[in-house]
Amino acid sequence: MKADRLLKALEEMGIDTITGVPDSTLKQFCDGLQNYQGNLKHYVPVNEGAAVGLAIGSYLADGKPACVYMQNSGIGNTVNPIASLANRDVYGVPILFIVGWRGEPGVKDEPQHVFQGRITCELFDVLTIPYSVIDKETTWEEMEEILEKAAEVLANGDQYAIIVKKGTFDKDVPFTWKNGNELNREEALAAILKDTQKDDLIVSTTGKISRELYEQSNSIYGNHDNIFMTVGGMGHASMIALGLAKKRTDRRVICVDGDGAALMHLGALAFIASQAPENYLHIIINNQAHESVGAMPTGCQKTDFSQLAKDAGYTWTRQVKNLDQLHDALRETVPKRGPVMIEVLVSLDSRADLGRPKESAKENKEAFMKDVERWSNY
Ligand SMILES: Cc1ncc(C[n+]2csc(CCOP(=O)(O)OP(=O)(O)O)c2C)c(N)n1
Repeated sequence: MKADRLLKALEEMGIDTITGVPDSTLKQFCDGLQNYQGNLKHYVPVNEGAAVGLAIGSYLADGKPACVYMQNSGIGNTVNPIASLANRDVYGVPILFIVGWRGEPGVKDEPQHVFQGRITCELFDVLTIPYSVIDKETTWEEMEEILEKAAEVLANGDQYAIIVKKGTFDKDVPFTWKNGNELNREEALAAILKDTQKDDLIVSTTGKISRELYEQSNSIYGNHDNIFMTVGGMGHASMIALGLAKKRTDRRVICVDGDGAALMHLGALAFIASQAPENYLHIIINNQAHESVGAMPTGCQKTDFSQLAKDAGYTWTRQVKNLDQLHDALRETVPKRGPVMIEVLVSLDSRADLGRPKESAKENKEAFMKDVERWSNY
């Protein structure tokens, strides 16, 4: 199916606003959306729940339903505004959801997607949101029937979901946005590993940042035991690092975050600052995009994380854009009392042959906890 055709059909249904967080299963759909020449207004807010909020406001403005797209991992972020606002027992706000289905039962996928994939349809059942599942075999005639059904549901002030299996959308012209930065993310991550200590604890964010750290740490140190990879739960790495830092005050805890992830639960910055963990180094790898899932811009191009963190109460912050500046900043942070932040501006390249963790998530958790324990007896 061509994304363009579906987007045109959404406009014909009276939808004029589309909002969401990009997803790998919806990569071709997202490319099509970026290239789309129609009249849809498109927004990429910080998380999927925020997209539902925007959709509700958009409906209040003129009674037109909006479309919210997301990966199924994002359903959790939407449950609150759906159940306590959009639902027919509250305000009854029509929304069309387009949901990428990672972890579909029977299809091999990464550990963070398996359970979420298994409960995806059930979650819509629980929310009493009717849905259709589409895949690459779905014909346009079948799609038209689904959209007719969806239009009836929306006309009643209810929500409808279209759950999209892998490979449904045809390849589109890849959206190639450049951010003007020159530093390569993986080189920056390798430099961070070399400039920090093996007794530092690292909590890394969802997506390729963790995958690159994993590969770089294996190649530099022969293991990745001091890295906890936040493979799911995008946006929560900084709070995981805080929980760790509060108990293990004898170790420096480094959160290696992405800009998209940090934006997703940005309130964490204020909380971390107010908790004042002296052993906390927050590194934000900022490429102004969701690079791991197709490099769609975050929609927050103006955000200056080092300034934000300073205003929130971090004791010291710096923005860097090359390896020398990164090296100097890492050296300067060592004697400082945290929480401190380094924002690293990076470009949008990544290796096509980047691997994934070979161990299970549980094995990685156990190795990490052993590393925490080993050093405490040291
Ligand atoms: C709640 C949730 N929504 C969406 C996704 C899909 N997803 C995985 S990585 C990623 C992009 C992360 O962007 P950023 O933190 O800026 O790091 P980058 O990939 O740019 O290095 C997204 C959207 C997800 N895993 N979880």
